[in-house]
Amino acid sequence: MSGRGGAAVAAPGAGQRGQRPQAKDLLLYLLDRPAETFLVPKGERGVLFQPPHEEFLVQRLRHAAESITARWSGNENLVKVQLGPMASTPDLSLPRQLPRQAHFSLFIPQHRRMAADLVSTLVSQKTLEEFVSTAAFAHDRVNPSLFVYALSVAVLHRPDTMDLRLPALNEVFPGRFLQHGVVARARARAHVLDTPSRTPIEVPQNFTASELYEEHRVAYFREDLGINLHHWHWHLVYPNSGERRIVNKDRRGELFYYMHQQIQARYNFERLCNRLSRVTRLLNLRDPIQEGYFPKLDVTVAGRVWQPRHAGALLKDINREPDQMRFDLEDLDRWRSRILDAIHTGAVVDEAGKRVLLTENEGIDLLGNIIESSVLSINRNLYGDLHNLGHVAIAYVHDPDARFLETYSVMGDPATAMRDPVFYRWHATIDDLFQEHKMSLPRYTVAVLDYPGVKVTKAEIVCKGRDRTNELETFWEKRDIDLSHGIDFSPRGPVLARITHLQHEPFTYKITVENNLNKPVLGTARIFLAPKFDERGLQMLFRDHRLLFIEMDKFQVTLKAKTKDNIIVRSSTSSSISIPFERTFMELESPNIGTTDDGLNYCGCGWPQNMLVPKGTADGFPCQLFVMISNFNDDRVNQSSTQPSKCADAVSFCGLKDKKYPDKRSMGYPFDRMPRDGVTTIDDFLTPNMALTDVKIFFSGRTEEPKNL
Ligand code: CUO
Repeated sequence: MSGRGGAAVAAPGAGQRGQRPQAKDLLLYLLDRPAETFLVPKGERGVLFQPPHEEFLVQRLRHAAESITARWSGNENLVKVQLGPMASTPDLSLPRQLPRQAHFSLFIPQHRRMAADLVSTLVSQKTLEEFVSTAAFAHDRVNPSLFVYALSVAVLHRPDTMDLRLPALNEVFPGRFLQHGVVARARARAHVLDTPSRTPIEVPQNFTASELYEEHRVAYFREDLGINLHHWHWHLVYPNSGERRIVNKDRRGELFYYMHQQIQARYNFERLCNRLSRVTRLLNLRDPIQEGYFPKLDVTVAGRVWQPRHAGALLKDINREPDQMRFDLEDLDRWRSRILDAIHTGAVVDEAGKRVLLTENEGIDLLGNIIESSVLSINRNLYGDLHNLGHVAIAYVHDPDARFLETYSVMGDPATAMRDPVFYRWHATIDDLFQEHKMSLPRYTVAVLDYPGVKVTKAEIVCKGRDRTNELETFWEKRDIDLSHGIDFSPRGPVLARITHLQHEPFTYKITVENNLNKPVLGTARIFLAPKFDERGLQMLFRDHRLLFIEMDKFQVTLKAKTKDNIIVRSSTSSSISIPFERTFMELESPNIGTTDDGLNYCGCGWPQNMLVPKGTADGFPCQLFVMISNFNDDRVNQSSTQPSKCADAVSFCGLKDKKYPDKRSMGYPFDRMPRDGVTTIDDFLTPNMALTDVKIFFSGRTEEPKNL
């Protein structure tokens, strides 16, 4: 395997036990069992870090270091790695304020500052060797969750490590993803068995509620491992705090809006498949929250259980001394109202009091950074920290003033927030602000939407196993995942958990396009899917329907000149929003990870492929497939570099690493705005370069055994 620039690069698992890994791969070993000191061997290969001097060790380990290392000294199979000296001793005083046993939350302002500080320390190390040593130095000193987050962000943003593939978080912290008790059983099994067992621990699919709770019908979506990993990874790629050079990515505010809007659309789609109505906004913060949630996740590194929220919980003002955090619900109301004022007057006010227009194309990006909010917010004093502190208020509903010394619930962590029904109610409130802005924008005219000379004459779906076209099929699939990297203080060897998730049969789109022009032309194929009817079984108004269209794929096409039947065939596995399951869950030492031959690399951000198609129903859920070919000349983005992109798999949701977002149109085009006059339904909206096809999604009800045995 050769890396970019011709240097030989070994993937962490590619070598034999005892073979020395490359310098940057060592960083991955620091993510293995992060609560254990780095003085014990890391990874299956047994990498044993050796400190440059005694002061390098944290005080509590200095006396014990000799006896710890003596345990491994005779083991010839271990790979001993001598850590080099650091340029200077890093100042970890801020990140160390978070106790090692505490929970770390990206939504808590003080935690964000700590994380930003540690990321800066790691990113600013001049050489790779100094980076590795500084990371090891921080490893035993700072909170493990904070450490994993900061190291991951630093790895993704340093030029010398950005092609490293990070392990999926469920491998590092399985307790954030699995049912209570699984990790304990896995640990017990690892201790009892002499030889590693390949018999997985079965994780029941329905462990958080019973059929009595109607919201539980969509738990398979909310609690899907891949969906939660995607959300965690998205926030890792797009941190909202820290140095501007790390935060300030092309159209990040707009992508915050779009990626979360699509989550809402997908969740509402699933709800309609399950005879649930669309999510209502959490608008009045004094209303009881009717949706309870009992996560039953495994205990964390800190040994805490994740607190549940009873039905009817009431939000309170937050005043938590341990988190140095105080705000009132009224603050959230005030910020929301100021943001609405800005939207309705078409301009925001910056810190110097100057009006900055919310323009047709850039306004949404400004708003995204204000509403989230990120350090790019144009005026945090005025517009506050709405979305993040909304998460926090909900996450502390059980202990708003820390009197019970309790920590946050799942809404406080991007890795777990999507499990909770209230996540979607809060994000419906957030999305509503963006939609308010979108409603103020000029409508797309026929002239803008059309591609004269280009006509889509047919769009159909051909699905494996279905006799008829335009039918999709879903089913349950079991899958084994390895927990061994996240189970601290236990013997080595694989420990497997067997989970069940939604899956669909692979399918292809077949699109027929007529090009009446005398020259070959380029186009962008934009494919969306939406439920055909609303909760009552009636056709929807375009203004509401547009919010339910989920992006399925987007790609460039070439149309031959003067040709009636340009046939475009595209596989579902090539989707511009998704990454394959294997990549979401790839194991830390798999031979397939690390840098790759072709310069392409994968960052783990992307909707899980297994959740591309909503569940449907046994008798076929009626949907509409929408296909549009837009003029590529209006979509094209000139990139400053022609280097192939890393993480190019799920561009619609994750962008291109270190490049511009590769589609000039507003994200969500053409469904991001209200329709032109005269358009009532989707049928009225169509121009010749679009096609609409009725599709049904059949849920077969079968469960397939794991393929990865
Ligand atoms: Cu991704 Cu609220 O932003 O969670």
